[in-house]
Amino acid sequence: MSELTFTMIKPECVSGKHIGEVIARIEKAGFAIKALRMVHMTRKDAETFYAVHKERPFYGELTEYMSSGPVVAMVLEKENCIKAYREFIGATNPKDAAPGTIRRDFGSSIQFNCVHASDGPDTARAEIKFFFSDRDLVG
Ligand code: 3AN
Repeated sequence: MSELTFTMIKPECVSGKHIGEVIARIEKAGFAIKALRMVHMTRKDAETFYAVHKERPFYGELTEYMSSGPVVAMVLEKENCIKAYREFIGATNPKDAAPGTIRRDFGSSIQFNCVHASDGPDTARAEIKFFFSDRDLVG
């Protein structure tokens, strides 16, 4: 079944000028881009977006980092997209990510791990809605 997921290219990957390479790999892997925008989140935006992690010890540094520079937010579509995209990007810690994945190739630590990806259908829906309206998604 065709499904949507949400992803963000994180600030260090944007400032490292890897946007083009990352998007090329995403497209080559068969994910269709349904919406795309560049955003510099405020600290409050990042705190709201990552509210599920509020109790985690890294919440402060995560939200500070994610609001430190622009990100590229995208909606992707593919069969079983949420799971397929998480497999494609690799494990959260780039050191554990499989060779050839974007987190392994462009990430350097658990915080600087190249991209964010939704972890389930409910979060995908909420995260898409956080950044995009229905009209932003191409048909
Ligand atoms: P994933 O992004 O693979 O779903 P989560 O949900 O465990 O991983 O973590 C959410 C985000 O929080 C990750 N993208 C990661 O950058 C950050 N994060 C997770 N663990 C740590 C940590 N120990 N220190 C700093 N940041 C972390």
